Amino acid sequence: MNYGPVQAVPATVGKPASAANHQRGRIDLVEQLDKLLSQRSGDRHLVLIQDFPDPDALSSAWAYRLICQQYDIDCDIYYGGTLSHQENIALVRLSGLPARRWNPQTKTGPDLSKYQAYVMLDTQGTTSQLTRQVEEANLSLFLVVDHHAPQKDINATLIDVRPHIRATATILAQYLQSEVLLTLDRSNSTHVKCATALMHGLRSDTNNLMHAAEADFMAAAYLSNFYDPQLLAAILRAARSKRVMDVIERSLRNRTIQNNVSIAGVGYLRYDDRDAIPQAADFLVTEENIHTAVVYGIVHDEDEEREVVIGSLRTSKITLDPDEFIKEAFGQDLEGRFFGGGRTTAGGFGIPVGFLSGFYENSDYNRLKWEVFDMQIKQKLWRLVNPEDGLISTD
Ligand SMILES: [Mn+2]
Repeated sequence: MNYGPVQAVPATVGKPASAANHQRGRIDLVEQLDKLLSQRSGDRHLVLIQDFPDPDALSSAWAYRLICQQYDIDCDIYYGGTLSHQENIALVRLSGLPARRWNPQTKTGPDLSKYQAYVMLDTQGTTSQLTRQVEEANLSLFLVVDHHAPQKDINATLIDVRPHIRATATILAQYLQSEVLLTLDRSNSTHVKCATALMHGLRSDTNNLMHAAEADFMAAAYLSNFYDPQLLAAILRAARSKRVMDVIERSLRNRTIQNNVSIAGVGYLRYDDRDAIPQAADFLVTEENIHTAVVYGIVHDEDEEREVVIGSLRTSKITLDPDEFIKEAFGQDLEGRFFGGGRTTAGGFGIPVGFLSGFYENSDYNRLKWEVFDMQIKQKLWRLVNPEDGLISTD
């Protein structure tokens, strides 16, 4: 099948003029997708999601895979990092969600020659370290579905990027609701599990619908006909590990508060515990009189002696744009890439430790290195929080 140049990219970026137009645009897009998938029957697609997949990405990828089965297109879902939030692990275990890890450093990824194209869901490639591998293999980009602000020029056969929608799961639910691509069936247990995963995805990206837009509520209403509330409850009950609790405890102990902003460095963490950082930020922002919390730590990857400062921001302040805040606080690297960004109410950053990487047993070096990074990050953050005084207290 020819995956050549873009024939038609629907203008779906930006806010629709009216609900009726919006409806029309969506149907056009679904019909286009239906036509394109029919032409690709028998193909195999690689589905890329972000390195540290969240429920929104995982469920969207699963829904795409089920859609593709209708067209006799096989899909393999891959992520480059790790599954580290206990709810994500529970989601994958309890629902049987078919996503696999591909560590680009170990060169044991799938044989890319068996794919005719790849698809990016809940990402535009900037949050996946697999993008480069896939681009180098000259795989053509068939479809991008995302709700983040447009991040770079994408050359794909079909693009559905809608920043006014709060979850990619909402967009996939809309595809399902059209009943053109796949008709969900309540007696099909895979459909029920996928609908549950989508419900989880759209709830978790909208802070339990608190930040949901109209389209997200409509999608949740549609999914309510199919999802399994008991399965969702089981996923949400997933317990935090002791190590995650320890990181939350450290964040509480180390936090400093100024102008209703709470900032905490938590020191070193193992790669697999990386997700403790956003969970600690989620917790710190619940404190009385706090509207914004930032938690960061040095994440240590034993496999390859690599260290990265990973941070998360959570805010309930409507006027604070996490994307702007993080870009302003940390700026860009030598190649002009920002160290992080965000969406409504949440943001994150990753700063390579680079030459200073390396963890030494019982060494003052570790402590010293942490203090340097800790102070540097605090200075950059406090400068934004307290523009009038440049000095920070380090207690
Ligand atoms: Mn998302």
